[in-house]
Amino acid sequence: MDLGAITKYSALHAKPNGLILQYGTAGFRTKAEHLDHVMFRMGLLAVLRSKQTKSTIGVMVTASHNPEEDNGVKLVDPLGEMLAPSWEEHATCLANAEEQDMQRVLIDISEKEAVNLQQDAFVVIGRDTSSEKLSQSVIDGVTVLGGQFHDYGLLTTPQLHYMVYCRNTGGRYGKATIEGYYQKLSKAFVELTKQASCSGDEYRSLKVDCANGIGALKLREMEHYFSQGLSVQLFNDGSKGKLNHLCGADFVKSHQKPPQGMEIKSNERCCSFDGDADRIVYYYHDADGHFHLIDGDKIATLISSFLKELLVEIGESLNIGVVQTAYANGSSTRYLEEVMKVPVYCTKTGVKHLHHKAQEFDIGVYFEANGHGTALFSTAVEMKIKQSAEQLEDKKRKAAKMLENIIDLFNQAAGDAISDMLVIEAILALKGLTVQQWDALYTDLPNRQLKVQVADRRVISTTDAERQAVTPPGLQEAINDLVKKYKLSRAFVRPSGTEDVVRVYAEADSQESADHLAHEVSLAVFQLAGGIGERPQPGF
Ligand code: NG1
Ligand code: ZN
Repeated sequence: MDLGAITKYSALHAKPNGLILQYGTAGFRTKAEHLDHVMFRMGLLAVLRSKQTKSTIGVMVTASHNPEEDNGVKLVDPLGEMLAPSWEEHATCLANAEEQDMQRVLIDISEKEAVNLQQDAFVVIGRDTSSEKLSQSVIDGVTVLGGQFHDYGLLTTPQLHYMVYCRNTGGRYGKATIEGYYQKLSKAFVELTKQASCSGDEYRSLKVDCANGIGALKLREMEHYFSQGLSVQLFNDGSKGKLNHLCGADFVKSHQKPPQGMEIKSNERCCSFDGDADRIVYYYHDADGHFHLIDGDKIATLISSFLKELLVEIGESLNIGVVQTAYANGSSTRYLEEVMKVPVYCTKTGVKHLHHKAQEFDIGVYFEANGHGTALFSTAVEMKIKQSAEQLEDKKRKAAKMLENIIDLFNQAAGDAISDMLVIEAILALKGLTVQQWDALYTDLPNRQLKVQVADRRVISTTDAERQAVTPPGLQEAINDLVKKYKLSRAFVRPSGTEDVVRVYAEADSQESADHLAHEVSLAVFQLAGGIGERPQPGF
């Protein structure tokens, strides 16, 4: 380590005095103007992680679903996964070290993790449309520690995960280029849709709200690769509006209304990506003009039912599991368990937890209600299916072929809006399902999500995959009493991992009840967990 050079370059990316940041649910995130030093330091950290794992590490610069003024950075581990928890702590230490402590912190991390500093390092870098300058600071960090790098420039977050995964699996998973990504997914998609008997126009066109983000650019580049199977009409493509402003998956999901800038005719199939294209939700207007949201839970249901049907057809008894968080709508969990007979597991919020759990199954489908998710297939399953596709007869062989293509179509390195969209479109075409029929699988329980400001959100701790509050004393008992007042009700609270708020979730048999319950729980949080500012008011 050339400590002199590190000190010199670090001064060019100086940390604002007193600024403390936390590596949260999905990396660092704050106002872009406060992130230069964090980017530089994450470049340094990526080099150490690369040396330790002897693998390529990814660094993604993205504002994700957040407003344009914000930005963020996350590290991608060797198999495309989120950074390991012990390294999240190192990331927080390094980001918060004062200038004079930087060298010591770097040496500490290297010693604790037994990093061989002589080892070569390779880092790949991607960014969404939100900032070019910040990714240059990452490169400065990588270079000063002697790491090599490849800057992919503009990519969606899942595309960067894909690149990392390809590079660390010797090309077996795919080619680590943007064309490699387009070709792999499009080939699988086109082959799948060729088998669809319903190929009317209805199945072949889709309106996509790109949140004024990177998804628009990448979908436009990719479009002609899959145009045989699907034509997409892009909205909020970044030519006018602001990133994630009044559009995008997060807006549509949390406001339960369509994005601005998209004209929707009744029963037209529409979807929204978030700003870095790792989330997707679907929706439509019915003949009466009512808006219907099809969220991550219903996406997981469609996918897991289809996979289960294919397995039955092939005659394979592989174990398939669905992983959700506490935010999953109660109706989805009930439908999966009772109607589909698929086992469902609940983990803490944050895709790294879901991804990890999903790896325990032959086939693990995971989705957050907000539309972030994918399906994972174990290597053994992949081999088995490939064999079946060669050996089985007729109908069985057809199902095995389909499954083979579906495996190729999922981005198994991360939740990916583009990949998920193509999977969904293929399944709808193959099953001949309209968006309304898909929506009608089950009816969502009315629900409400709220935020409460408290002095210190860490006073709330939880257990049972965040469904029960352990502290502050009395809070869980208060929630239990409130929940009892309503039918089909459920409520929980947890500190956000990305914002300085406590999140409140409630569902019940009617919207009015869900709204009341959410409000009452907010008041309990305000009173028992040190609320600040104005008391929560009823009404939304
Ligand atoms: P927090 O702020 O911890 O609730 C939010 C989302 C997560 C996840 C992360 C990362 C909800 C309720 N929470 O986390 O699901 O997507 O952001 O982007 O949607
Ligand atoms: Zn995102």
